[in-house]
Amino acid sequence: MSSNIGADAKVKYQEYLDAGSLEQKIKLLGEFISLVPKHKGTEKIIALNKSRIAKMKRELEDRQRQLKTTQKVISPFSIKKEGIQIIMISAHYTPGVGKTSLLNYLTGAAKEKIGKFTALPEIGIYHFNNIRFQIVEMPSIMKGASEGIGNGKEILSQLRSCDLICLCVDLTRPIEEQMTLLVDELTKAEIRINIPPPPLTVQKTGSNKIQVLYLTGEAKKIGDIEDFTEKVKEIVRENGIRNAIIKILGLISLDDLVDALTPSVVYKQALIIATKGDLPYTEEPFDKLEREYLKTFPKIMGISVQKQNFPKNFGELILKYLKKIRIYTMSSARRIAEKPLIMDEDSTIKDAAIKIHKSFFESFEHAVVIREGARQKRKKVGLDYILKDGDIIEIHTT
Ligand SMILES: Nc1nc2c(ncn2[C@@H]2O[C@H](COP(=O)(O)OP(=O)(O)O)[C@@H](O)[C@H]2O)c(=O)[nH]1
Ligand SMILES: [Mg+2]
Repeated sequence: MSSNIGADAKVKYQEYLDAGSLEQKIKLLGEFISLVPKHKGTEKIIALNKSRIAKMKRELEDRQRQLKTTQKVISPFSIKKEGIQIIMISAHYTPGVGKTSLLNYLTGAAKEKIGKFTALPEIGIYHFNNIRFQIVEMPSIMKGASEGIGNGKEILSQLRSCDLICLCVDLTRPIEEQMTLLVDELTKAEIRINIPPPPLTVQKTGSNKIQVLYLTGEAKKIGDIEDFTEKVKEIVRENGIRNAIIKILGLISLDDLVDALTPSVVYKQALIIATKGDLPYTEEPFDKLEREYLKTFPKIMGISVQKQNFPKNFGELILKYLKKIRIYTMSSARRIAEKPLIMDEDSTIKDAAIKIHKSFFESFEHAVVIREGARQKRKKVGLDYILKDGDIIEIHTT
């Protein structure tokens, strides 16, 4: 072990080596990493050991999964997704942050649960312009949730498939500890917030070597490419991969590589809802929240359910935030569907055709797009045409 990691870290590493159980090893190696000073010279040690932790976690989860399948339990926390799923979470320091109140305000659900302890998820449907949003309130997140405290695993695993996470914080209580706990547990559960997946791909190949390709101008800015390539190879090997092509498409760190090699890492969008803005002395905490978190959470909503101070166009805001557009289909009888298709920004006619039904794509002839305010309101287009929010489309097949 190199000499620039400090005495405390070395002791911790020895404890890790001596530990018996996998849980202990994961915990100690995590502590070791937090003791290692962070700079260029230790970057590789940190990345390598993060890979080791990820590997041990996978092993642990496999074991637990095996145990579960033999026990055949269905978790009361597992929620069937309907429409656009928004999950509200909060820190256990703040019981009564106002989640049930907001759920009830938006959906009418769970009125009798306001002011009571939430032990299991509560669900309601919020309708906006014929779009369904499923709003889920989760029991509050405890410290150690990512290790399973307070049903933490079940709660966090639901977040992995949702469309949006709302971190609810109470403006009448210390902001910092609420935010730190939530961000910490999300990070430990390998849920990355408001960042795109790193620009790299790992393809396993038949050839018996690891190849690292730098494919963009940005990627070539990484610096000492030769040295970086060696570190990349070492980390890839540490993950049990002997033959692969690593394509680097932008500026990445070794940490990004570890993430890309860890299948349990997911990338999610999240916003902050700051509650009880009607109460005195909540302005200053709200400003502080914006000052400190606007960089990582581009949307922070200050609200008051009590005063009904909440955006009337919440659904619209959410679609914009998630970069989704609404596309209305027109039937052959010239009827415009009431319910729009919800698609990603920059989707094409091809994407829409496939979403409606594969056959619309397979026998596609042409499409007509009706766009309000466009120079040409009705336009005949092909599969590559890029759609905009509010477009009405007519697909003609052969
Ligand atoms: N002053 C004020 N109180 C609120 C607001 N929203 C919720 N509360 C109160 O906070 C308490 C807990 O609310 P609840 O929705 O059950 O919180 P939860 O535990 O996060 O689900 C209740 O007494 C609510 O009336 C608000 O906007 N302003
Ligand atoms: Mg509640």
